[in-house]
Amino acid sequence: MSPPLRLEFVMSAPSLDHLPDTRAEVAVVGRSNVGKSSLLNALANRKSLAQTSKTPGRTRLLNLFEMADGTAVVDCPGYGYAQAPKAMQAKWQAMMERYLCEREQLEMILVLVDGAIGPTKLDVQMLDWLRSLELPHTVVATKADKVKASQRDRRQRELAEGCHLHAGDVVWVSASARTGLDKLRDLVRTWLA
Ligand SMILES: Nc1nc2c(ncn2[C@@H]2O[C@H](COP(=O)(O)OP(=O)(O)OP(=O)(O)O)[C@@H](O)[C@H]2O)c(=O)[nH]1
Ligand SMILES: [Mg+2]
Repeated sequence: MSPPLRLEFVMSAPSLDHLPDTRAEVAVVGRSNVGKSSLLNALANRKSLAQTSKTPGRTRLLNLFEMADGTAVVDCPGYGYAQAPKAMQAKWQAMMERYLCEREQLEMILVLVDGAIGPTKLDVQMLDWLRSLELPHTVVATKADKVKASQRDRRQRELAEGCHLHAGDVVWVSASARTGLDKLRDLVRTWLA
């Protein structure tokens, strides 16, 4: 068993320039509603450390959570929120590009993909973009509890293929069923060490 990550909320920043210095960071990105904030809460074993919501597009800032050793996890605003005005989408993109490209202590970008739905066009775009810039990233499939046991193998293969990865490269988690958390906690600790 891997103990919960002892994350504490530090701040919500409107851009890279507002973030405090940290020793090392892991970022959580993904489509709006994919389960980023829920996963953060599950990793920390806390109910409402990060704000979750049934309404997509609620997290609009870079939310920084720190551990006692000065390392941090950043809950990023989600993309693909259809109702968001164009101007806001452009602002989101500029803010995210700067954070992901220029944050020097960023050790790993977790790209969350809905395990029940599979990668959307925007997920694939995000992955292609990260690959083109050679930014370190790992795909995490969320909401594993929504996949029937009988479908699991096929779903895992299909999701990985959709992301141009091998099935073994994808980390499957469920924040509600609390599965896959130990493995991901260990990985996060390794990246931040
Ligand atoms: N079944 C199931 N539902 C989940 C899981 N994780 C999150 N959800 C649900 O998915 C919805 C969105 O979760 P959030 O964690 O707020 O998603 P988010 O990616 O932070 O969304 P934004 O902040 O809007 O970008 C909520 O209704 C959650 O309860 C999971 O593991 N299983
Ligand atoms: Mg969120």
